[in-house]
Amino acid sequence: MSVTVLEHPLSPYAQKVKLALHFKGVEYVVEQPMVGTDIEAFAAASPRGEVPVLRHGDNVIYDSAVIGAYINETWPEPPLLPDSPIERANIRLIEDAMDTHFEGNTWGLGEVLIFGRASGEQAEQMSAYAAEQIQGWYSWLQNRLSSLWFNGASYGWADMCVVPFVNGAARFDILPPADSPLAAWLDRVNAREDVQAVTAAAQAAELDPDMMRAAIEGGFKREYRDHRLEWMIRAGGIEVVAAGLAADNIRFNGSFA
Ligand SMILES: N[C@@H](CCC(=O)N[C@@H](CS)C(=O)NCC(=O)O)C(=O)O
Repeated sequence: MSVTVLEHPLSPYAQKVKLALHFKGVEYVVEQPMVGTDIEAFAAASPRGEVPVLRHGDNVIYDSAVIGAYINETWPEPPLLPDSPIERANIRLIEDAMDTHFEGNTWGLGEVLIFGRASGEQAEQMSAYAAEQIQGWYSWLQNRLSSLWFNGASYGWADMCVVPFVNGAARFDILPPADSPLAAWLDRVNAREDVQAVTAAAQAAELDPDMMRAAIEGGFKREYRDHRLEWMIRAGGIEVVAAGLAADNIRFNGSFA
């Protein structure tokens, strides 16, 4: 059965899924749906209009956490997670923190610096807020790095859940403190060939701010869901949300019907 990842290479969630497939030695192809512009068609595969989506034969599922579990159960070797329930629980907490807290900051930097949702002093303040928050999350992560890998004795799902997001912050020059254990882990994980392949695809897909600003002016809608909406408000961008609603270039989700 063929395996396809519907993705955007810059999506950290899609990167998690691709890293898991590499780790399992599963061959896959990628497709890039036009997220945000053709919600109706894409909703058939992903009711929130989000990437990633995994197609495995006739099985179609979305959400990186759900897909990660599906991959681990479909191709059990090598395992993504250690055996111990408490280690697994702690890894799921790291995944949740990256997916629903850390990411608000990198997403917000993209909205401000690439999609141009704020300018001047407001943009500077919002960017500084993101940088400060990310450093806080780096401290949090460092406290969870008790061995060479977030997954425990060897590289695994926890590392796959962290590296795309930290590399995303590094693209905005927000790096873990020099000479810290977290910086050493980042070097270690980025030395892996599979991580390099997934990161190279992201670098090749870097967004052009002029094109992205033109796209949202032309009605391309970005999803303001959950932690992202909250980040925008916490970072001082409540009027960004109001302006986006007025211009109809931000979107929420309705029912999955
Ligand atoms: N919880 C989802 C989050 C996926 C997600 O938010 N993907 C973003 C790309 S990084 C997306 O598709 N956003 C759609 C949009 O902005 O319109 C997962 O883990 O897969």
